[in-house]
Amino acid sequence: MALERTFFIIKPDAVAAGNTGNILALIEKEGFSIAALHRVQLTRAQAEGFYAVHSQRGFFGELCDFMTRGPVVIGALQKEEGVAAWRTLMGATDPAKADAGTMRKLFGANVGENATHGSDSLENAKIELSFFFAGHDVNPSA
Ligand code: ABT
Ligand code: MG
Repeated sequence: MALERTFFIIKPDAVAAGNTGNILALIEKEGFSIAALHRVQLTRAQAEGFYAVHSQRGFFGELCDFMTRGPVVIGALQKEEGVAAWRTLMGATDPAKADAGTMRKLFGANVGENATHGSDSLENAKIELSFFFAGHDVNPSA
């Protein structure tokens, strides 16, 4: 077991719907500590850079439109095996396929508007955290 920090986003759909508090409450109830938290409006360049891995996909333009259409909440979550634990709590990318009680089942509408993001590996968590936060917010127990 290892204490890990992961990067998360409460996406524009969930912020606009007033679900920020509900999501943060569930995060704490599941034993994560919130190590960093910030409400921001992503720029187009930030959204395109963040999802660069999908730049050749047909949904890329819509995805960047969505992620910039309103404010998001970004942050760092800390827990033992935190990267995988947060992916599990988020549920499947498509809310229709997500398990009961997960973020995407509770708060997501469809595969595009799916309420939350979480890093998909420890390596990507470090990259994504460093993109948005200073070093003291990135490292476990710092
Ligand atoms: P993210 O946490 O947003 O990265 O979602 P996840 O890792 O679960 O899913 P991936 B595969 O990384 O999808 C990235 C975003 O692209 C959207 N998407 C994905 C579509 O709109 N259509 C598709 O066919 C696929 C495969 C879903 C994800 N986010 N949003 N918003
Ligand atoms: Mg992803």
